[in-house]
Amino acid sequence: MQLFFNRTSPYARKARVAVIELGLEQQVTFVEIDPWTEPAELVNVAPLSKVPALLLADGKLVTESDTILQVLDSLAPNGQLLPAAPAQRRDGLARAALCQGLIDASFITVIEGRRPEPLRWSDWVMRQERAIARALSFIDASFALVPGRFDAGDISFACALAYLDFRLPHIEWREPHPRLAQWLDDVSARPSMIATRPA
Ligand SMILES: N[C@@H](CCC(=O)N[C@@H](CS)C(=O)NCC(=O)O)C(=O)O
Repeated sequence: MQLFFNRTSPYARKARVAVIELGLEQQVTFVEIDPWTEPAELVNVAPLSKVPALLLADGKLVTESDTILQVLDSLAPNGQLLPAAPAQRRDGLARAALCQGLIDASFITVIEGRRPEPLRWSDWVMRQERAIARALSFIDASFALVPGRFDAGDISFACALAYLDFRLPHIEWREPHPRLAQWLDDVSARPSMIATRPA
């Protein structure tokens, strides 16, 4: 299998963390690439030119980080990123989806900041930043962060919080959410998170 990624993408980081957590490193070749330049190596197999993109051993393409996590989980002998038990699976999927939205809002904010100044839309950025703040409060009030667990929802959440620290350090989320900050510090010590730190 080949996993196309770039080092700063929070979406690609989810997939890279999952490969390591699932012990699939021997089966996956990591291909570092800049999707923004639409390189032939990527677009020849992944038409959207986005990372992550997973090329399976049979040549089939899998896109979208959440789908890639599910596929990787199904390929691992002891896959457990999404438990089979229905209630736990629902909970994991729901947490992963909300955290994907948190990454989306952060990513939109970053990309907006890269537009030429006259084309930036400050109301749009403020809307995303309000969504980020509300999502963090919601998560703090409602997510059980179970020590030792690091499932699909947790991977998405860790990559979301780490991306905030990396790209939007002016958003001071740690002080109002010490429980979340402590959790991120704890899971950041996992080998999968250390190996995938943004460059
Ligand atoms: N919803 C997708 C988002 C993937 C995505 O937007 N990746 C960015 C990098 S952070 C990308 O490759 N952008 C290149 C482009 O849009 O041309 C996922 O979860 O995998």
